[in-house]
Amino acid sequence: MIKTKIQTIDLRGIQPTRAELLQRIPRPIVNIAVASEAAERLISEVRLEGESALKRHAELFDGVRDASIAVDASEITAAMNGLDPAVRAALDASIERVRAASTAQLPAPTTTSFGPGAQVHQRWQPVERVGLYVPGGKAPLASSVVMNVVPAQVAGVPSIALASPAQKEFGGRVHPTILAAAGLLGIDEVYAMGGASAIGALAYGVPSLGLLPVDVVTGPGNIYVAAAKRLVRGVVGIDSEAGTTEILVIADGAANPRFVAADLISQAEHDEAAASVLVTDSAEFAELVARELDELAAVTANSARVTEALGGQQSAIVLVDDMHAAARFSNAYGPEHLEIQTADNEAVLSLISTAGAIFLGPFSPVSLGDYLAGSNHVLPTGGQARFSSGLGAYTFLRPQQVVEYGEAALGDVAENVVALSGAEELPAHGEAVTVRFS
Ligand code: HSO
Ligand code: ZN
Repeated sequence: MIKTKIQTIDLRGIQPTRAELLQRIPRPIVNIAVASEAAERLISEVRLEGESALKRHAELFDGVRDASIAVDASEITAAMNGLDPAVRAALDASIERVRAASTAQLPAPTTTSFGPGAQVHQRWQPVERVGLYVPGGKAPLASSVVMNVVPAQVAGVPSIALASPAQKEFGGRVHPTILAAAGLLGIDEVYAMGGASAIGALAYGVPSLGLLPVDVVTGPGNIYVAAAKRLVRGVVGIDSEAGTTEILVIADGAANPRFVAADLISQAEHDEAAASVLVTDSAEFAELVARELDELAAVTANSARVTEALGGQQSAIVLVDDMHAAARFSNAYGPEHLEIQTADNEAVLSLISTAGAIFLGPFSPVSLGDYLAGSNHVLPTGGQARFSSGLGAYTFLRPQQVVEYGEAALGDVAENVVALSGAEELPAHGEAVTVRFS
């Protein structure tokens, strides 16, 4: 039987500071500098040569010769017609739930009044055009189409383009399930292009394809996609980095070890570099989970990948003294997905500050959220939950303040404007107010 060889990090009996915790946290070694150099080259080739660079890159990275980059509407229709009815029903259910939960995110406009005729409004405007990236890679993530497109549509984005790598096994076309999902959502602008090149094409446009530059690029991807998004940031907006997946489970002796092991394995299945971390205050429970991991990892379909992920330096079973220590560890880690399976989930939740998405109780596995809980699965990884959030309708909205003062209201504060303009030695600022009253 394959032994998963997941490492144990024993933090019992010590009170690590946050800095010490950060040092003990298992993380993959990610060399973004190398990826960044490659991504920069690919993006600049796409900027200079457009379509021909995209074709060359498809041959180089996807093994597809003379790829046709633009996807025809007939391909999308054919993919929809060929969709397995059960998958279609599942995608429909996913779309419906993600749409409802994304709609609930829409912020209301506000008005702040400082007396009669003195108001500051705040409204939320969708961006004009977005480019959504859906990885091909190890698995064709059709669900990621839903997770990217639906919040953009709910936000009211009028123009949406989708990019996904050309797949050799599908005659150099975008994976049919990805195309079908796009079709179900009414997306008709799709490009067969992947990696950093695709991000560059979306950000800068490709005239010969009629691909216009977008305002925001979102979507998960590998390290090259992440590096490319960092490089185009500023030219366009980007969402937070959704890199190699992570799951951290906080569980105590009350949890079901088989459930916990299955959830750790579900995310390990994505990638050899995926991180699966259990944090528990029960050494006996840790032992039970380790045993379940051995058993399940041996028989699961993607066994080799799972075994490598669980045995990697990024995965661990962490032993702590109590749930306070568990929460401290988790907050320092800032996991993409946090599951809480304990005797008092609400109490543990109240100690949590930092996570991409949180899954409470034994019947809220991450894989539910991956597909159709209604929540979004494009979530910050690598600790980026410290300063960012998952994808949502708000990702595609910009707050704008609208200032509306009347004559009397301006008169009321004219003196203050003049005083500040004088203090800043910018008297014309004050004069722009006083001229209205002279
Ligand atoms: N767990 C992945 C999303 C996904 N899983 C898509 C299956 N399909 C990152 O959150
Ligand atoms: Zn997943």
